[in-house]
Amino acid sequence: MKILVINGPNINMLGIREKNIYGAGTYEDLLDFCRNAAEELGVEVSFFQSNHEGDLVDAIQHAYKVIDGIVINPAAYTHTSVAILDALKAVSIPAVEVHISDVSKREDFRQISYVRQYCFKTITGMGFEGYKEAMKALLSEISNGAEKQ
Ligand code: CA2
Repeated sequence: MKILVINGPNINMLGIREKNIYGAGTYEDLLDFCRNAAEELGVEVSFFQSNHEGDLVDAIQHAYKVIDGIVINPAAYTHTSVAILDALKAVSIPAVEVHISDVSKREDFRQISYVRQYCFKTITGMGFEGYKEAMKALLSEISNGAEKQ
């Protein structure tokens, strides 16, 4: 099973500031964490991070017929991007939304999520662990789907 982990703007700056909100781990630490989780779960993982909305849309489109499941933290684009929502709908790949922080306890403008309308699960406030939970959710969602066919 092939999982693509997509991260949006400023996730590459993790660990530099706002450690009280996002923790002390860097983006490289996040990748290492996900690689270890993927090995433990027996899935293949690849990564994409961009600060540009269109590049995130392109990455989702390139996943079409190549990737089985998507873990996505659209970062600030969570709260603004219909384009990312539409891209997920277009490729129709099972997806889980992840946020490192507990967005429900933050500013009003972080309360809206466009991708949530498509993703079958949302995980917030679990730090890096949320990415592993998302991979587990994809594994069970996809294997349940396969049983049904
Ligand atoms: O909690 C999350 O994972 C977020 O998706 C992170 C985004 C934020 O805009 C979302 O509302 C919630 C921010 C990404 C990282 O931003 C940084 C800010 C300061 C220092 C380093 C990273």
